[in-house]
Amino acid sequence: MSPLPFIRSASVQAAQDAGTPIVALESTIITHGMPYPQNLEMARKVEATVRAGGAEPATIAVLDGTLHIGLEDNVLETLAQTKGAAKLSRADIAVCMATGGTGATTVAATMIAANLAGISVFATGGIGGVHRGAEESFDVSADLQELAQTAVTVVAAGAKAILDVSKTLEVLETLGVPVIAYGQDAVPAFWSSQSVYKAPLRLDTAREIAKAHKMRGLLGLPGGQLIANPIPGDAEIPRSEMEPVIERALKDTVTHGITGKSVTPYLLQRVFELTEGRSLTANIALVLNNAALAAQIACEMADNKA
Ligand code: PSU
Ligand code: MN
Repeated sequence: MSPLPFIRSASVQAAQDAGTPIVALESTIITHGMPYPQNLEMARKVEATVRAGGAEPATIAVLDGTLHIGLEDNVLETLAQTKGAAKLSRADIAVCMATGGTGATTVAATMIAANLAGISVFATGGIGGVHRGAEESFDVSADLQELAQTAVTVVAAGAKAILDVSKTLEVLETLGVPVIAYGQDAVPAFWSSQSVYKAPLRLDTAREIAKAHKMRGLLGLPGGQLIANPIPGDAEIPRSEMEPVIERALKDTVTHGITGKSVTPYLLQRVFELTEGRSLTANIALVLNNAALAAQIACEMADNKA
C-alpha cells in the first residue's frame, strides 16, 4: 500500500514525472456550485484552459474512499451527475475516506490535498469567508483558516459577494493571509470586477506572485496566498444589479431555515434563479479567467525552481 493516502491520475503522474507545472482544481464547485450539465461543461473548459496555459490540471475529489489527484474525463462526467456527494472541508475529509464515501472537496480540502501532492497553485471561483450576520451565526468558512496554514496559492475572483467582504478581509488580515488583487487596486467582488474595498496588496504579474509564494516559504511562513483576480469586464454583472439579488437570496435563507454547509450552495442556486442564469454565465467566465492566471503562476513557479 502506498504510504500516501491518494492516487494521481495517469496524466497528473506523467506531468509530475516530467516536471510539468500542475494546477489543482476543486470539485465542490462542480457538485454543489453549479447545475448539471453546465457544471461538467465548466469543469472540462477549466481543464482545457489550464492545458492551453502550459500546465496540467488536477481536479481533486474523494471517490469511494480514495482521494484522487486528477480525474479521468469519464470520472468527471460521473461526478458532475452525482446527486448525493458530500461537501468535504478540513473537518470531513478523513471520515469520508475512512468510511469509503464519495465527496467533493471545498477550497480548504483541495488545498490540503494539493499540498500533500506537491501542488502549489489552485484555481477556483470564489473562496468561502465570513457570512453576513456571522456575529449571530458564527458562520465563517474553514477556507480562511486553511489559507493561514497551508502553503498553496489560491486564485479566486475575490470572496463570493454573498459574504460579508469587509469582515472576510479583516479575518484574513488577522490570520496573516496575503490578499493580493491582480492588476487593480480594488478587491474584486466575484460577479463584479470592482468593489468599494481597496485590496491590502496588489501585484501585476504572475512572476511576482510566484516569487512572493516562494519568499513566504523561505521566510518560514506557513500558509498560502489569496490572489483576487477580477472577472473580465465583458462578463461581469455590475454590483448595483447584484446587491438587491443577494439581499433577496439572503432573506430566503432565513425564511427557509438554511444553515451550516448548505448556506453557500443554497445562496448560489437562489442567485442563479433570481438572475435567470446570468450569475452562472458570469461564474463560469470568472473560473476560466482564474484557471488561465493559475496556469501562468504555476509555469513561473516551475521556472523559478530551475
Ligand atoms: N466558488 C464557486 N462556487 C462554489 C465554491 C466556490 O464559484 O461552490 C465552494 C468552494 O468549494 C468553497 C465553498 O470552498 O464553496 C465554501 O463553502 P462554505 O461557505 O460552506 O465554507
Ligand atoms: Mn459555513
